[in-house]
Amino acid sequence: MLASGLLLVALLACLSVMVLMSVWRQRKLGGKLPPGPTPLPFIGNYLQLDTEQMYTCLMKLSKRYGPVFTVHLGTRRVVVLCGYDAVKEALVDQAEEFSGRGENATFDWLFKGYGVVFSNGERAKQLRRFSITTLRDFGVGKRGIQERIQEEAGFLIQAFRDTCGAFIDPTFYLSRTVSNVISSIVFGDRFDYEDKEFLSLLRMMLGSFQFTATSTGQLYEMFYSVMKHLPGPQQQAFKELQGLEDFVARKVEQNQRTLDPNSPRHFIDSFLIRMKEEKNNPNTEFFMKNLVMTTVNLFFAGTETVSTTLRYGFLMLMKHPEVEAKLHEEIDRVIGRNRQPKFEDRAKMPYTEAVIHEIQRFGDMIPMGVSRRVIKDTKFRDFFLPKGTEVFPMLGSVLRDNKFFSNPEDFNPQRFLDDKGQFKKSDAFVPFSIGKRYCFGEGLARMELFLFLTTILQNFCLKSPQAPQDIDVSPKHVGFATIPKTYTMSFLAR
Ligand code: D3G
Repeated sequence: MLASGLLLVALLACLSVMVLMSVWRQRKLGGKLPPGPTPLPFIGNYLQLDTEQMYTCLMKLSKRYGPVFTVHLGTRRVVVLCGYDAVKEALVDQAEEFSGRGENATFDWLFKGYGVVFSNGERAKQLRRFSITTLRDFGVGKRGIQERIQEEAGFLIQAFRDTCGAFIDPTFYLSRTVSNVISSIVFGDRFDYEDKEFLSLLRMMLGSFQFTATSTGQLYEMFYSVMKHLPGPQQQAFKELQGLEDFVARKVEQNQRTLDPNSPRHFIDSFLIRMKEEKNNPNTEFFMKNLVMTTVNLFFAGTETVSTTLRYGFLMLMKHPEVEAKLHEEIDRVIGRNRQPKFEDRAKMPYTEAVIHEIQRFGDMIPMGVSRRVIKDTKFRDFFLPKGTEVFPMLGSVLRDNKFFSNPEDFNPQRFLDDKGQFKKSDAFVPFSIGKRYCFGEGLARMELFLFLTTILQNFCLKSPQAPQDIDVSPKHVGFATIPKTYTMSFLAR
């Protein structure tokens, strides 16, 4: 009895000391967590949020609590950064502190901290470095990949010709084309457009990407520990993600049998070679799990973001036919009809460059960013963020920051042009994020967007079954991703 009493006192004393120490440590670093609505146990701020429109809800909270505030998604404590200043001060001025990766409950179900995108620490560093170098080795940023993109654009033009101007849903036309560029790099070859397995992989990526944008997908972000065991749309998303892993794992296995250590054919080969080189290093990050997961990362991110941007872009262009007309004019004047567009043409095509920027700004592909985490106790402005705190850099709020973009809700390429019609950069153009973990596919994505868009418009006029004023460019879903409404269109040969 006495012993257990003493134990209790000792425990309480320990607890008090720990609480006092953490308060003291916070004081020493100055300040406290950013303000925010009071959370309830387990559900956090669920009652203040609408999972159908998380982005909008968080922006409303920032009106009340300021550009830096704290919210609880279930038991996840997240610091939300709104507007250019807050995002830039954190991700660039304090780049090291904010370089950790936060959670994405849906994707984490598959990745579990492996692979380049959703990992942390030394693993993330090693895999990122290796991925960037290897993409470059396979032509990214050089003539090699430009030629691959041009060739693929040719196949797309033929596929559109074959539709003979019929109204079609462009989704899988665009995703097959875009995916074949990254597929050539990671698997060493493109897929045939008729390949059934390819189409099923594209459905898996589209399906799981869309899921993260839905209300259930956002609810899952809060209550994944329970929801992962329950039936619902999340189970379908898991199946799709698992399908991607299974496919890549099979590909890797096939490649292992034919690997020539002296001549890597693609990203997977290069990784396998690195695995061999490091097989005696007990701390290596180059092992099978990271190979498979990093390959899924590149395949997925390299497919879904660019193809969704193009799909959304065409809808915007049909809504604004005067913009399409000016693109046609610039393409005809600078490139003409008799040769394929090349990336160097971009320098002479400020209008096209402005339109692509405006499509990406308006499209707002990843509105809340890919979540980050502070990797150490961090003083930020007057606040204290304990090591491990998750951070949402609200990229959409930067892309619509009215200190940089007037009437940000309007689609207006003119905002990226000066009065002489020259292209005008904006620091608040951050669709690829900024700081240590910005998207390293940025260069590839930009080259694809330019070459695909110009090649398509060089050859076709876009036609909607609806009048421009009836086209709805508001998104179908906004969650982790922004997803445009489903639509049909026709490609009329010029
Ligand atoms: C999704 C699933 C696996 N790996 C990457 C992604 C993804 C979607 C959008 C982005 O990453 C941002 N680059």
